[in-house]
Amino acid sequence: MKRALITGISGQDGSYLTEHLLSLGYEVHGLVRRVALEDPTRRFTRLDHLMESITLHPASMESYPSIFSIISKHEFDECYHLAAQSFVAESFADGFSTMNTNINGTHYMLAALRELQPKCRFYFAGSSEMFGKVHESPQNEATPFHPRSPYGISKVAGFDLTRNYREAYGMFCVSGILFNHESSRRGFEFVTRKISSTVARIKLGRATELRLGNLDAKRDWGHAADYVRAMHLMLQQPQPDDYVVATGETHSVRDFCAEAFQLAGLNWQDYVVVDERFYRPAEVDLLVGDSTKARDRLGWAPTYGFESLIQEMVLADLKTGEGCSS
Ligand code: NDP
Ligand code: GDR
Repeated sequence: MKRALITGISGQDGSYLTEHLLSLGYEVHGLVRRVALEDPTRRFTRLDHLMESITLHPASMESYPSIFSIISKHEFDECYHLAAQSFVAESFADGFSTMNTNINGTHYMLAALRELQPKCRFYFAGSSEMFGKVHESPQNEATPFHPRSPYGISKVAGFDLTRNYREAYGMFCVSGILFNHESSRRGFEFVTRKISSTVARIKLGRATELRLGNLDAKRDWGHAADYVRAMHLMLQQPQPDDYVVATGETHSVRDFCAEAFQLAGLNWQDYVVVDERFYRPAEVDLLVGDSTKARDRLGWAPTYGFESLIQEMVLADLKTGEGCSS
């Protein structure tokens, strides 16, 4: 039985990856914040159904000793480092803490593994935000990075650290360059879930409008359940390498709105209000990924398309009627 450690296990991807690894017979351990452990009902909603099958350890991405302590007590075959301040807009509001968590957290994980378990295979959650102001379309593993936010910069630093540990110390360290992936477990602050949850609330008579920023931004949106399979496959390869994971299709925020409202039998133009508060100081206008390498070498392919992704999200939100109020 293989043993895996997941940081950020309480997040969207952490929950899907846990399900996937358990289904493959892994023993799954998660690293979580102590405050979360103290309030499991509110903080582990995505893990509720898995709590009996996993082991959680308290640690902070800001504290090397807390990470070192956990890695010194258990042997891990694979480590999936997903913990991060992942909301791009928040990284403009507080760039310092985003950098601290994302860059130092990654460095601490790599340094502790090198010291204690250099044979453990390491996955870093890289991002299409590293491409930022894109130099070419579609983007692949050779496309230069040009990040446009403190978040994007922190992910470029994490990518470089990961590659450097691979090259300098011969460790099996890889980065997945994952494009946006969503689901009915997505945080309500991200645009797709903000749209699907507000569509549901409007349909159920609990909201009257949807306030959004830049409707022209284009993203390559896939489903998180598909993308965690690629993370696992990257760590099963004979040699460590970095891979782009994407659907290859791009759509605007406006397209996403139109599709989501239509699924609920509504016209988006009757409800969407453009609000400048949701514009970013520097925008990433267009992302579309070329995942040929992942498809050829990992045998990976997405099962969800644009319409089926939105359908899963809107139908789930119509069932619960939950959501943010902005
Ligand atoms: P989420 O925001 O849903 O989850 C982030 C996780 O990181 C949560 O478990 C959170 O814990 C944890 N975390 C945040 N800050 C800290 C900290 N200081 N110490 C310990 N844990 C912390 O993100 P996703 O699941 O969507 O994404 C997973 C990873 O993949 C992230 O690194 C993200 O940047 C990256 N990524 C995501 C993409 C996407 O489209 N989803 C695309 C490309 C990359 P808590 O629950 O306590 O807040
Ligand atoms: P992103 O996701 O920044 O791509 O990062 P997000 O859903 O926040 O934004 C996507 C695009 O939508 C535009 N937008 C809005 N965004 C939000 N959140 N709220 C709004 O009201 C709104 N209106 C328009 C944004 O300007 C942007 O262009 C996500 C995160 O998961 C990162 O962690 C990950 O690395 C990248 O995807 C790939």
